[in-house]
Amino acid sequence: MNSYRTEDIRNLALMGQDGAGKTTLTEKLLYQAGAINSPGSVDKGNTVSDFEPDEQRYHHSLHTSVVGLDYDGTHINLLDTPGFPDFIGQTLSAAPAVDALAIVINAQNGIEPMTRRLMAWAEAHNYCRMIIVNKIDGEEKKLGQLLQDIRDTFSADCIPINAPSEDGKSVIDCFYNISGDVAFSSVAEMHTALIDQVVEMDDDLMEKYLEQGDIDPDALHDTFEEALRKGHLIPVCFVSARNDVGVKELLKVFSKLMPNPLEGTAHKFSINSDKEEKYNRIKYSRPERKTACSEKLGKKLKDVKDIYDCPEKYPDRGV
Ligand SMILES: Nc1nc2c(ncn2[C@@H]2O[C@H](COP(=O)(O)OP(=O)(O)OP(=O)(O)O)[C@@H](O)[C@H]2O)c(=O)[nH]1
Ligand SMILES: [Mg+2]
Repeated sequence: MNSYRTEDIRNLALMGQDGAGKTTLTEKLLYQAGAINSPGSVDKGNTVSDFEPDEQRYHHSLHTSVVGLDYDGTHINLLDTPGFPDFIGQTLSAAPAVDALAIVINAQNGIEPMTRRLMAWAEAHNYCRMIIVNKIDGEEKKLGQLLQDIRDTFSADCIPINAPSEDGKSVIDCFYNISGDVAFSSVAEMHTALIDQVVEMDDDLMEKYLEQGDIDPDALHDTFEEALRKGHLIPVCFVSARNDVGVKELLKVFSKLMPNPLEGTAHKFSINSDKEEKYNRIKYSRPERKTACSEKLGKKLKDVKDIYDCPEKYPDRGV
């Protein structure tokens, strides 16, 4: 078994609306990294992460799966989470195990309810985030509009790190590259927007950048990570998992730019978490909606709180 330094590890979770393509993308990432010999498909029920009989029968992930792959000297632990809103508890409970969340958006459907919910949750909990726009093999013209929608809805800090080529058959990096054309802009324009955003974090770098006109992206690594941690930068990547477009480029982004466990936002774990925290966590796993279901859930939560507050009343509950 290989051994890795902490700096060489990436822990990431793929989250997003059901059908966005997280499981297909996981499969293609495993394939491109050489972890499997041939990619399975959700529709055939033979993917690595949807291995349970019900997942294969319904063609949807019902539980979070963990897969591991090696790429360019890094070991990437990837959590493929379910996108169905009914399983949001499963999805959110994966988050404390990772250093960054990758929210997958279906380019054919645009921003969906789970996209909004997960982006808001990740922001509220200070997670490093990136956005992956999948299914770019559809209507090419809409991608520029989708990017604008993402920036209008979430923040102008959502900045592409790569973009589809004009024919949509490849994806071109805009962080290390400085020239070329992409579907809805030019590489130079996107490169400048990205570098500007990163150097804004550091006055010295900004001064150097203004003097020189450009800056070596490799010299920006620490500042880039800081921008991710502070939510000042939410990189956007484009892929077509089905057609293997942008998948290798995404592996490179994970490996070179996503935070290692020492760089990501540290989240507090407490083994002996106090009663209130346990209660709050259970409460957070559901939306605040006034439906029959949430009323029932509210009662259940009250029962849970009672159990923690008055364990002597419930000797059989093992709290
Ligand atoms: N056209 C197109 N279809 C895709 C692409 N990626 C995935 N799909 C299809 O989209 C459907 C849903 O893909 P999944 O990978 O199961 O999506 P998911 O996000 O894991 O869905 P849940 O597990 O329900 O959250 C499947 O029929 C895939 O074949 C893509 O890049 N392009
Ligand atoms: Mg899935």
